[in-house]
This record gives sequence, C-alpha cells and structure tokens, in this order.
Amino acid sequence: MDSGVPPEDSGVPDDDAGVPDDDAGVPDDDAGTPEEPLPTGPPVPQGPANVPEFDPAFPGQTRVPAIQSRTEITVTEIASGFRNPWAIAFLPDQRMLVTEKPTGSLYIVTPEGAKSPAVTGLPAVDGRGQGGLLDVEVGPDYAESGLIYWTYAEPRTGGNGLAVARARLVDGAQPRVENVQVIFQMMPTLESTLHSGGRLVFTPDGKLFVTLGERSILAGRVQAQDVRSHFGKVVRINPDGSVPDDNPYLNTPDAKPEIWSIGHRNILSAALDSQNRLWTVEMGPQGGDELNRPEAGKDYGWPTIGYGEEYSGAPIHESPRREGMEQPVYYWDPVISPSGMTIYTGNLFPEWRNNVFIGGLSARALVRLRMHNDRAVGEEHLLKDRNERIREVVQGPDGALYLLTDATNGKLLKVTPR
Ligand SMILES: [Ca+2]
Repeated sequence: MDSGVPPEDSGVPDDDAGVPDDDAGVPDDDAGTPEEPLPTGPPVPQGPANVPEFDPAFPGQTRVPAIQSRTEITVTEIASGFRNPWAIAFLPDQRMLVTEKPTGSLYIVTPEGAKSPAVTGLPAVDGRGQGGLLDVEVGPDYAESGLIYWTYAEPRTGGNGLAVARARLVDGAQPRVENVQVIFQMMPTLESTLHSGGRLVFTPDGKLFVTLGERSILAGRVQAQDVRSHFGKVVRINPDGSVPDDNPYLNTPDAKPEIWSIGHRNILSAALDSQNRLWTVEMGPQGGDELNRPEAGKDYGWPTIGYGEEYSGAPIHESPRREGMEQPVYYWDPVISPSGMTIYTGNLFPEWRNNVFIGGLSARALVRLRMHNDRAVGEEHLLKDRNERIREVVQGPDGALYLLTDATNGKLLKVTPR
C-alpha cells in the first residue's frame, strides 16, 4: 500500500503533500541593484518543521529572511469557470492556451478573457487524480509550423503513463488540432493516479525538457534513481522526440537515452533563468519541497536523501546528505506544494527581475524568491489574502504575471503593478 498519499482539501491527493555549484564568474542574479544589502530577519511565518532533526547543509538552504515587495500590485480576474486548470501558454497574438487537468480540455483565451470552445482532436487522457491534461507549450517554430506541445496522462493497457504529444493547431470558431504525434512516452507503464510530473520547457538551442514524477507508489518510487526507468527523471528530447546526441546517459548500458538528471520525486515546476539554465521545484513528501538546478547526469537523491518524511511521520531518509548526490539549492519544511514556475525577466516589475516565482498549492500563495549567486536570500508569499491554491505562474509578453488557481471553478488571474 502507498503510505505516501496525504489528505487533501480538493479530494485529489495533493502532493502536498549538492551544495549549489560555485559558478565563479556567473553574473549576479540580483535585481539590478547589487549595492542593495541582502535581507535579514525572520523567515516567512510558517508552522514548525516536520523534520527538525535534519539540519540544512549550508546557511540559507531553508527559511531565508522574509521580504516584502516595494511595488504595489493589482490582481485582475481575466476568466473563471475552468475545472482545475493546469497550464498557460501564450500564442504569438497574446491569446493564451489553457489546459484543464481532469477533463482533458484545451481552450484558447483572449487577453480579455473570452474562451473558445474546447479544442477538438486531442487524444483521450486518464483524468484521475494527478493525471489528466497537464502542460502546454507553443512550439519554437509555431509561426511556420503551427505546432503546439502538451503533456498528459495517457491511458494504456495495464495502467497509464505520462506522454508528450504535438500537433498543428488549426484556429477558428471551432479550433482543432491535426496530425497528432506522440513524441515521448514515459516508461514503464504502471497503474497510478499520482506523481505524473509533466512540465515542458523549450531551450533556445531547440531542445525540450520534460519533468517526470515517480508515480508515488513504492513500485515507482524505487525506480527514481534507476537509469533503466523514466520515473523520477528530467528528460531531454528533440522536438520530434528523437534523442539529442549529447545527452548524458547515451553510453550507460540499459539506460533510457532521454534521461538528463535522476533522483527526483515529482516536478511540476520548471523554468529557464536568464542564462538559459534549467531550474525546477519538486514536490517533497511531508517536509522537503526542493529548488534544484538539474545538471546533466547528476543525481538529486530521491528517495535516498531529502529533508522530508512520510505523511505518516515515518522516516524515509537516514540522512539528508550523501556523497555523489546533489543538495537542493533551497528547501521548504513545511512544504508549499509547488506547481508552476517562472523566473522573471520583464520590464513591468524591475524589482522582480531574476526572481523565482512558484505557485503554491498548500501554501495558497504565489511564492517569490530573491536570488543571489544562485542561492535564495529572501522569500515572500504573495496573494495570501486570496487564500487560493496557485497551480501555474507564467510571465506574459506584456511583463505581467499570469496565474491559474486550482479549483473546480479555477480562475485565470493577471498580476500587474498598481
Ligand atoms: Ca533531492
């Protein structure tokens, strides 16, 4: 039996629930104000740690000082009535693609909030639990190809598994996709409604990262550090699904060639920084959500090391550290239940440039981290007054932040300066 499933407020298990490389010579990620002193003081108000016996590996790995944005913000509700929406992607004309997790529906939404009929032609999803239709991205060559990409829990004989598909979007009063191609299937097939992973990130060199969960149940968890399985991995593919010729495990016997990094639990947050490096936030167990910067061929430790424990309170890890396994850049105990992530590069909020924004489901907040030399130095929980589960955060072409709330009547929100 799976002891790792937490109680949850929406009926669906929530997933609530190395020391960073010393990049000498890397530009300071601070918000253009290098003379500004680093924050000091108490952390964001939060409950006691679930696993207080695990000490951080370095100062600032958890509970950094609370910070407060100087910029006043306005939150505008653009649209509502989405059933547990999961992801936003912008088309070149500033309309948005929005996915609904349990229904498998994809919509096109105008900047004013007008919603198209559901796009037809998508393959069926297994919409139970944490499955369904997940991320969506507009292809880098969309202007010529019309290609969009999405992730979903694919129903299969003997279970299910995450898949990535792409197709040409045909716009119009009744939008549809045509020439659907499944370009990646997480293997092996397993029957689980949990820990699908599913974020997609294109890189400027034309590759596609896909984040994959370990399915939560023990049969999956034990494969998270096994290179013969896709479970608990970040994988890197070409947009047609083929394997890049510089992937790190190509010469490892029996390894899945798509693998980029191993030892992850369930990653629903992923984004590139201004140097085009991949960052992720993964759902930890009780205690132990982690910010990582996954590098090729490295092991991020799950389930051998981590800062959390089972939802029952039983231990998972003997120690939070082991040689040969990477330390998180930052961790949360208690957890925030991260989903969605963007690293801000816009002009609307100069104060926020290079800050990390993460949706918080159990935190019911938009989590902001100020970074300095690839470490978190300040944390803020925005939108706490709204008391909503934040599933997705994307920077729009206008520099505003666009959010989705996770609810049966989910909302599309826009954050702008007041
Ligand atoms: Ca880890």
